[in-house]
Amino acid sequence: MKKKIVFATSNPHKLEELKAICEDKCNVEFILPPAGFDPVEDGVTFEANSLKKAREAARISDMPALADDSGLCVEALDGGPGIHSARYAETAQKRIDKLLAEMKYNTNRRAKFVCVMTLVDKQGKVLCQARGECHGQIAYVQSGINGFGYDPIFIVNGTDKTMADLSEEDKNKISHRSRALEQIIDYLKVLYR
Ligand code: ITT
Repeated sequence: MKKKIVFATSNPHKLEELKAICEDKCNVEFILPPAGFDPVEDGVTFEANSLKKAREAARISDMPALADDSGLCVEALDGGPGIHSARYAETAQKRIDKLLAEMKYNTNRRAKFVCVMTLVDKQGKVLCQARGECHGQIAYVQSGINGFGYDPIFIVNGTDKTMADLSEEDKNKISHRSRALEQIIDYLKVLYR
């Protein structure tokens, strides 16, 4: 029987990607946290916020939990919006418009997506924490309809495509999320072998 782990998120895109990346690689079924899951993300690093989300989900569900804290870090914006990526503006499109406007006259387009995943047991003890990064450039105009968030303005290094131009399958081969998650999967394979 598959082990159940709570995936500490309220972002349905993250869950979709997680399920596609995990497939049958480990003997785990990910479920969403119970109603009332509302962690305070007041840490100053991806690591701290990821841990807070995982611990809160474990606390209210009394089950092991996995959390994903992620964001887009732009070199010319001193690493912003970074941990504030989800709150940078009201909607996904407004966040894209705001970032493109802030970057309008900037020729340094270097950026990276970061994802930190934290797995805790039901008491909140850290079992594994992993970081994945995906490096690229901020586009001048948005392109693509796949993915979510900042994907339409993030050109993946080594390609001329934005993350939103890639298929779900291709994004999941190179994304910050899959790079973090592959390390967690290796851990889960040993834990629940
Ligand atoms: P949870 O905290 O409930 O998991 P959230 O969306 O608020 O959901 P974060 O606090 O980790 O998650 O913020 C992540 C934000 O960074 C997300 O809302 C997007 O704007 C952006 N982001 C993260 N991963 C991304 C990806 O793969 N593609 C595009 N944007 C991404």
